[in-house]
Amino acid sequence: MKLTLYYAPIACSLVPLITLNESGAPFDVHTVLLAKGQQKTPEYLKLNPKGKVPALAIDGDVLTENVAILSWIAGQFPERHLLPTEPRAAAKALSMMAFCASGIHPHLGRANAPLRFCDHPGSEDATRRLAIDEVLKAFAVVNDQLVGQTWACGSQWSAVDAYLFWVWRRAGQLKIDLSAFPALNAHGARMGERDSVKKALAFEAETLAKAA
Ligand SMILES: N[C@@H](CCC(=O)N[C@@H](CS)C(=O)NCC(=O)O)C(=O)O
Repeated sequence: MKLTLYYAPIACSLVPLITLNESGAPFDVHTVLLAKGQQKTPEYLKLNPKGKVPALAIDGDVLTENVAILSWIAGQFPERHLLPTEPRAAAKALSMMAFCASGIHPHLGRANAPLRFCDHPGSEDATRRLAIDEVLKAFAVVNDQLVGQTWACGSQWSAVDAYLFWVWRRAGQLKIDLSAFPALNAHGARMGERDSVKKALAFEAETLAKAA
């Protein structure tokens, strides 16, 4: 089976990159430089009409959306236990991934580029502030869920942790004050110790250096 991850540095395609590293499966990475608009080229839009990363080509068949990609990776490599399979635990993992995708990530997008969401003159700061408020509310919920447990789903690492790591890291990059979330910050530090994460971040640094 041939796997190609369409990936952009800094972007949420870090989540499947970490998860693929955890899977142990061989895969290729095709870099899409968002700053250069490579996600909007006719070639890329043919592959993923949404014009977004990540996309995962599985023997040429393209899968998009982090939640779907992570679910597929976990299902394809069951021996790596990348997501819980017991029905209630699986649903809770899905719930947390969905929250990252729809309850946190869109607000990070607004905090990063407010004018893409509201171009009313003078609204930029207010749009960013409101987006950050939503991120902080969401992180308070996640932080409470993490208290007393090592990983998002309990004692076993899962792909949910890769997703949580990315939203946390992205918020930090956007200079959002995360000091009120010690459990989430500790989770981020634990993630930084994993080989899969170190490898993904080294790849990101290398990709950014090449693109400069
Ligand atoms: N719902 C999608 C979101 C994908 C997404 O928004 N990706 C961003 C990077 S974090 C992107 O490709 N942005 C490029 C653009 O909007 O032009 C998922 O979870 O995979």
